[in-house]
Amino acid sequence: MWWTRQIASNCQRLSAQLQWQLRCFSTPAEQTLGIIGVPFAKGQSKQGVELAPDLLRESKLRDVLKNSDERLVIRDYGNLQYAVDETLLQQQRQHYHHIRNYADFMACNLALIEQVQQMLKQNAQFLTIGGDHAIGFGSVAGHLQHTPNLSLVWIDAHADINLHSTSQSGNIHGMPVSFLLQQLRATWQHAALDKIAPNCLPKDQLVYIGLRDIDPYEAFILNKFGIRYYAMDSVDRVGVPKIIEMTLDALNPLNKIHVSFDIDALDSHVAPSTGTAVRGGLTLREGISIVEALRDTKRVQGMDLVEINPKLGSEHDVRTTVDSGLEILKSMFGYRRSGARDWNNLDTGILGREL
Ligand SMILES: [Mn+2]
Repeated sequence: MWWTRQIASNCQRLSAQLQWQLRCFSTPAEQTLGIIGVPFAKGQSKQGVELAPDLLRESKLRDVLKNSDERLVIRDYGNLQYAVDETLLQQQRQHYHHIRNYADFMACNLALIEQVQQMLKQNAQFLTIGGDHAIGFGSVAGHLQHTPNLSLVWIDAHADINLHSTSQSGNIHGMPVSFLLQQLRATWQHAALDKIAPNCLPKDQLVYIGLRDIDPYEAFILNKFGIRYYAMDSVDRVGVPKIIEMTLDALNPLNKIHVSFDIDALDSHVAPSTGTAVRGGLTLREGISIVEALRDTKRVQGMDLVEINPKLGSEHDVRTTVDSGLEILKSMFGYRRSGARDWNNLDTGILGREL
């Protein structure tokens, strides 16, 4: 019959197409990682955090990532540049003069929004290295413009969800999340957010882990909007495995994931060199567990590592903090504590005939 032939030929064509697509997805080129350094320190008042991207590079970031997964192809885009224009200075003077460095914050994040989209066109994943956490806005907003169906896991001692009206310090590194949520955008009505970053993060696709220093208005906002946050008391009560389970349950399984990791989420014993250290944080092992679980979803498409400040603490403190940061990145980009799972590149000939 003519129609059975037709169906058979359609099936053949579809199966050829599928095989071609599968080949494309399994090529090593898919494991590309774009890295951008953002030496931005104006979201808070301590100098030094701008030195972190280059210090991580000097601390063999590339080798550490390569050793965690040799198939990884790394493209380093250097450090982000930006220029402040008159429009932003005017916005600052007229509406946001009580926030320190608003114009610089916005100029840097505008550049980052573009940079992240560019990196995602050329790579499967990206890593943004801060800088202070003010750059979390541009990194996630850029990610959202490229991939609207996105979930965000914000691992931090702080909620970073202050508004300009609620901030005690005027430090904008405590506000980036408020720029990302639809419900809070109205409070930034003079920032033209709908023009520069129209895609918002749905509030049910945000999960915080590690909080232990939440400002009163932040607690009010988190509860008013029913945002999921697993503060350290939750971690103590139910343990990290349960926190991971609840986090993954909350995120839409069809979404890509952005992980924004503030080094101060880790306890100050393992991450002392950071601007707003708070004791009683995640152990390095807990941090690694969380990152491993997220990585194993195979949905993480972007990550930030922020707030490492090499000018704070002793030389030993700085070393400890950088090493902890590298351990977190290593686990995110492929390293398995239980040993590698891919034996294709091993020369099993040296094992002898017995194996
Ligand atoms: Mn933070």
